Amino acid sequence: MERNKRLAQIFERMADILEFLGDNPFRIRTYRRVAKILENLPMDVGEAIESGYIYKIKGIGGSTLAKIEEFLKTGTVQKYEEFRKKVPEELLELMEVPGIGPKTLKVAYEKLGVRTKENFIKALKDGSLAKLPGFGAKKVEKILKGLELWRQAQERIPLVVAYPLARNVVEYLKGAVGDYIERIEVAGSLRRMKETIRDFDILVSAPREHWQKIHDAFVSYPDIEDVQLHGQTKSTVLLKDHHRQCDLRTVEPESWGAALQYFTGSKHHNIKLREIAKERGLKINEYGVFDAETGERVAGRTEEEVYAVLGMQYIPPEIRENTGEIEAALEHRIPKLVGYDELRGDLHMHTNWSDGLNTVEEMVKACIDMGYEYMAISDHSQSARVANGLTPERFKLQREEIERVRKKYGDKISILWSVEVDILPDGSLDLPDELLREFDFVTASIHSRFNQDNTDRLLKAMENPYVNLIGHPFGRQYGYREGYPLDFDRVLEKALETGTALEINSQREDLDSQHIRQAVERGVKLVVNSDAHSVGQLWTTRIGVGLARRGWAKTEDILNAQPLEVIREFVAKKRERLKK
Ligand code: DGT
Ligand code: CA
Ligand code: ZN
Repeated sequence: MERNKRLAQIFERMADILEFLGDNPFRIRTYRRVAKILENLPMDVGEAIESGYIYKIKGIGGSTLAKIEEFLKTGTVQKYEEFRKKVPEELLELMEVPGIGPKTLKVAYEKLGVRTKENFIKALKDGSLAKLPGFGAKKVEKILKGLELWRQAQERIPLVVAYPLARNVVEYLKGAVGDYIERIEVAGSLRRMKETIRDFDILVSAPREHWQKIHDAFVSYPDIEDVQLHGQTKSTVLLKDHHRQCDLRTVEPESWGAALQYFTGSKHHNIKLREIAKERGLKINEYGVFDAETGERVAGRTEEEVYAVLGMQYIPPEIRENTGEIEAALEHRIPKLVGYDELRGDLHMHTNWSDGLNTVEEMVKACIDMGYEYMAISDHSQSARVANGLTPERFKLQREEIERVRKKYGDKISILWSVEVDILPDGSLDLPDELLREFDFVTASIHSRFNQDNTDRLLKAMENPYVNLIGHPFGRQYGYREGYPLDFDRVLEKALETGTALEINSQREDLDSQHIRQAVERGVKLVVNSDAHSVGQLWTTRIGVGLARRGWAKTEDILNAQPLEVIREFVAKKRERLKK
């Protein structure tokens, strides 16, 4: 699917450039629409053409199809290459920054002669941009903030973006040299399911005579920008996507466990582990665990035996951060964390009734394929206008469609009728209680006023007896938006008091693992959701489970790792308790 993303970016870029040049708004809108369609395509774009799927999509015309085919053949689009030459390179780069649109750059270009990034930043800082009509100090401050977020996002990318990139490399290696490989794993921060990732550390165990072939295959991976090191034990490449560095290390099978442990980290976890080994007269490194005096190998083939020989319970990778896990492992009190295969349903997804790409039926079929027992369709409510939110009247029509789909698939999956209702600025909800009570499950989220402290808004929403879940509680979107300030202690307290759960929104990584851990410690219930806007995004709950594990969550902490009856009871209990 990386191809889809790259092609979507090309269309988005063409739209930006045309907007910068002041071209026909109709053409600009068309390109943006095509970009959105491509990004949400449930299959690879090549497959979409072969199977004929793409011809059925509204909004893809002949000239768009020609560009797509051209991209599939050549890897780019000629028109795009032509457009690019009309705008200074550095201004193109700046268009990626949140808060800097082509319109802003056009003004800077025309009125201040800005041609480079440096020029632009200078114009921001010396006040010359702020003086122009339509700008002002506040807007300039916002742009500077956006630049900072963008810079961070260049250094580390979110797990949800990194994960498929790494998986693709692993799949490629398995296909190309799988016969020579005994074990393969992505180690480092990705294995720990850390929220953001700097680079990938792939580890392979294989008999030494095969190592060269494996490294040769690795440096021939098609989506590489640059080969930085092509060795026999270690190779390093730069991936095209997000310019990520990716290392490959090959080790002997007898060192697999020790190497995996070492390269999984975290660094602080490893340092602490080394101390403990030392106290026990052992030496630990990436080759194994050894008797410090005799040098005799005592462990190394598996990770389990590495921890066991140190007198510890096995520590799941997700919690290896030296934040108490080592002490807990020594006392054998690490709880059993919720498993990746334990989610029984997904309670947050959108359809083409609001801003999703797929129909209710398509989402349902995809959830059946995910192996879920239940699912919730949760489209936006009316005040989310940009997201095509539903009025009460449209919700009634949607309910009829859900009824129809239930008749067809009801024996395979339970379909909950849900809503992501907007929390209004005063903390009241965007739909009347008479309607809210009709839903099987209600998620309430904030989609406005991201710069103010929103604690009181959330608390008030939680007091509504029909609100079961707070969606993406911090309003974070990595690389785009820092979350709003929140007094999380008070949020947790209110969640407990009212019987409201908090969301682990997988795509936004909100809650993050630290907040998850706090919630778990307090006994607040959590729900791992995808917030999918197309069938292609349903897989992301895997990221959410990873974050939950990082937050030490157990099965009983996660509502949607429980049978449907538990969720029904959770809903009923709150209504009973807070009866109006
Ligand atoms: P990242 O890449 O910043 O997202 O995070 P990591 O944890 O993947 O860090 P990275 O790629 O620098 O190193 C991968 C693993 O290798 C790391 O988690 C632990 C191990 N490692 C790296 N440097 C050291 C070190 O100086 N001491 C120890 N004990 N382990 C290290
Ligand atoms: Ca790394
Ligand atoms: Zn939302």
